[in-house]
Amino acid sequence: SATILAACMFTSASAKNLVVGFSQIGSESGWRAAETTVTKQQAEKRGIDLKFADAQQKQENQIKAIRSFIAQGVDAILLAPVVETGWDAVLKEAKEAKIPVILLDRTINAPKDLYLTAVTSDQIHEGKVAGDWLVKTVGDKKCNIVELQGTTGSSPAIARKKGFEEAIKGHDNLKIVRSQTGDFTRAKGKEVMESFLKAENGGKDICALYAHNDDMAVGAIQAIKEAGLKPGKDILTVSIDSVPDLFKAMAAGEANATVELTPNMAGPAFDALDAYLKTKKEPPKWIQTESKLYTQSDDPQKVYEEKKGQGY
Ligand code: GZL
Repeated sequence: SATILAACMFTSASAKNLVVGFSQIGSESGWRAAETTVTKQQAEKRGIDLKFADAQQKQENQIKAIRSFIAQGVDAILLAPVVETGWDAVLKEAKEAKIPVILLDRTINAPKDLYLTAVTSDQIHEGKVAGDWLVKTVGDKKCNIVELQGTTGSSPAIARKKGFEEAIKGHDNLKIVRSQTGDFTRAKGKEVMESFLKAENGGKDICALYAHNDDMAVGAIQAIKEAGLKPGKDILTVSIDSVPDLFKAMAAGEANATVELTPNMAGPAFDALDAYLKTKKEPPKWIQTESKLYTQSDDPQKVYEEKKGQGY
């Protein structure tokens, strides 16, 4: 009958037209670009109308985008927060508008009632896995480490530094001699690594590089080669993300280890949102994604090929 038909149309229409605003940081790294690709694929698969905003790594652009999503009356907001602080005011506006906010891949310092849940890895653990690998690899050999930090004030930069330092504590032969932000980009990673090499006897005094993401490591590997040294041999490398180009370097013997970060944060986010909208039951405040260590003994060429199908 007409009533049943109308009800069916309403149900399918409301399910089909979930409108979600996504405030993305930018496309500073290969991992970030893959996260964007996968988020769009996940939305498409679910019939979600995704409004996408790229902030070019500027918090004020993310805040503007969130305000615009609120004005549009979206059903929910995804936010990958470039830094940990400065979100309270705009998230209060979203709360007043009864629009749930889900954090992707980074956390914030704000009251937990200002967001529905956060889908992230355990970023301290990532740093610890990286540090534990280096401790195991160098044994009791003296090893001066240089560190390329992520974006200043971002949760991954703070947490990955903390986890790595925990891992090397008590191993006095391992020492971080230089540490500076490369802002998660290849270009800046290369530039800062060039300054580290110059400052450390042309790189001869550097035993290992710890980079908070693979893109900075790939930039640094270029700098190490241009300085006439062998990355992966003269200077060991350990980084985080597990993007395809890191496996390409690993297959060439120019990189040693990487800790995997899935670019599919949106799948768990949309599932949690769906359940919440249906049941009004709040999900846990943290949905954790896995972290896996890859080294040269994990057939990097094969992993490179597999990664190509995962949004990269
Ligand atoms: C970590 C994520 C980081 C990636 C980088 O969860 O926020 O941001 O490790 C990206 O590649 O720039």
